[in-house]
Amino acid sequence: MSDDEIILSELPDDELVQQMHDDLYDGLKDEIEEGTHILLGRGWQPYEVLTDALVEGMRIVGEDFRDGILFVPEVLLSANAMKAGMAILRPLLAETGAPKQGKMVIGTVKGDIHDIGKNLVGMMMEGAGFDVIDIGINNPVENYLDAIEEHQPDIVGMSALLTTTMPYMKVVIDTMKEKGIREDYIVLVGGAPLNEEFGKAVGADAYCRDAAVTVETAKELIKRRHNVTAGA
Ligand code: B1M
Repeated sequence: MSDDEIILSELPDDELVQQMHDDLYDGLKDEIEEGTHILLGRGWQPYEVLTDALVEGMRIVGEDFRDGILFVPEVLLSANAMKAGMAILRPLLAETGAPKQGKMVIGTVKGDIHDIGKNLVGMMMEGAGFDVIDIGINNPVENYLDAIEEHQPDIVGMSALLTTTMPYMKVVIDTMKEKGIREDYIVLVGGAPLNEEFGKAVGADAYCRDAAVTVETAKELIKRRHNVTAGA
């Protein structure tokens, strides 16, 4: 071991989080796993580790990717490191014992392979008591329709991270309309390039800025739907 090697467990919390941002940037999966375990061991809530150490680290990666400082192979390593940290947090986030809320099918739309945000939304929804059926990435409309038919969810969730793929959400919603099933489901959309206006324009029930907002929106819309059914 060299003299200047950083011992993660010896760093105070703020420096450790900073170091995890650097390690995520450098795509160091083992270090991210270790840092995640250390923070949890120090009593951090899984959600705090997720947002402060991992999501914030990925935000920095995103900036340098945008500015041409990082390239796809490097960002892929960062994504893998992030996923390793998320894998540790997932069971902890799901362990809340929240009462069952409903079922959600979620997937990233056709042409788009970004899945970290979608996975995070799935984890948080599970933690809030939803059953989540994740149909993965690059989904044509048929995949959504098949999953809807098979699982009969309350909510259909779509993710898109590219300005070129987000219009595909309208294809899915329009096809649901053509088949006369649109109103049977709550449709939520999300992803970095979207906004509320876009959500309305494509005919979704709501645009969700992040995972926490998705949980709140899903609960609220399910409650409203139940009230309408009860009142009918
Ligand atoms: Co890509 N990529 N990428 N990328 N990538 C972006 C999206 C980009 C903004 C980077 C940039 O230039 N600044 C840019 C898009 C530009 C644009 O469209 N205007 C971009 C590009 C250009 C590309 C490629 C075209 C690059 C290339 O090949 N030249 C290529 C496209 C591949 C494809 O999909 N066909 C590509 C590839 C990749 C990697 C494979 C290297 C990797 C993905 C790995 C993976 O996901 N497994 C990658 C990554 C990691 C990113 C950035 C850096 C990070 C995305 C991420 O994971 N964020 C991203 C930069 C950025 O977004 N600022 C970028 C962390 C995550 C927690 O946040 O995904 O926003 P996010 O999810 C949030 C919310 O958006 C929301 O909640 C989540 C949690 O809070 N949300 C939902 C997301 N989905 C939801 C669904 C819901 C509700 C809420 O349903 C109800």
